[in-house]
Amino acid sequence: MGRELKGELSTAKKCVRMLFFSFSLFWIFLSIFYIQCIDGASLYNYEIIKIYPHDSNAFTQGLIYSNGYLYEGIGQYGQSALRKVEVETGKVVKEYRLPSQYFGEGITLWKDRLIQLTWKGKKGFVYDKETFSLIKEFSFETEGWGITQDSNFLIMSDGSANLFFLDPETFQQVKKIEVRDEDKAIKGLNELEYVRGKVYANVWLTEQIAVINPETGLVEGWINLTGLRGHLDSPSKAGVLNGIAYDTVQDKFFVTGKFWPKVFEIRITP
Ligand SMILES: [Ca+2]
Repeated sequence: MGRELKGELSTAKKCVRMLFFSFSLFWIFLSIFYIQCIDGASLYNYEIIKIYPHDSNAFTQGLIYSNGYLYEGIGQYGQSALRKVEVETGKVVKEYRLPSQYFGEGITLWKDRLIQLTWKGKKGFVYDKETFSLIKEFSFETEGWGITQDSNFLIMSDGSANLFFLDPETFQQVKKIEVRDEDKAIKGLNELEYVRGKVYANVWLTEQIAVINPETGLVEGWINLTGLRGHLDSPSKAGVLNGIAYDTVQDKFFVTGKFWPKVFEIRITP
């Protein structure tokens, strides 16, 4: 056999191997895609990175992170407040107390303004982020539970399976979606956080966070936070998990609950 022919045969073998390898890779990726599609929502766990102190008298209804501080919306009649809190120490560095007829709920940041919902008051408040001075009020028709924003709209929950998208300047409802895991409507959507294109929602009375596609309303994942309460010194006194904050710069998650003496920085794991 001539040297040229041998060379051609060797090249042909390499091509066949490459083709086989590419074909195998294609099938592996197709299989992974298929498994994810037919299995519905992905399931995630968590790992505790750090534990910080938190006011155990705070009935946490809203939590966000901005520039090194946590901002917290506190509930209950006569106790409701908006707070700026040092992460490391849990020290409250600024506080606004709501009039006693209002039960404070979720909070979010829109530009240089903090927005806070009330539960049954059908009213929300807009504050200056630095001074906490009240700028204006707005109205809505439902109960107020959680609130976040996606840079275009405010996104609000009312304890049902619905998320409401509001214009951040006029507070008018722009659209509404129903959140579902496959065919099942997920009721009790509570504290919210917008994270990298998804809406994360505490589901009331559970230790699960739903990861929601805001375009379709479909739950694409569940973060199981079961066991977190076991790290509280007196878990029986603590209420439900409620409060997700996300540090977009450092990619950090902070979670806490109603009357929890701790805030947990967690990493979400497969
Ligand atoms: Ca939040």
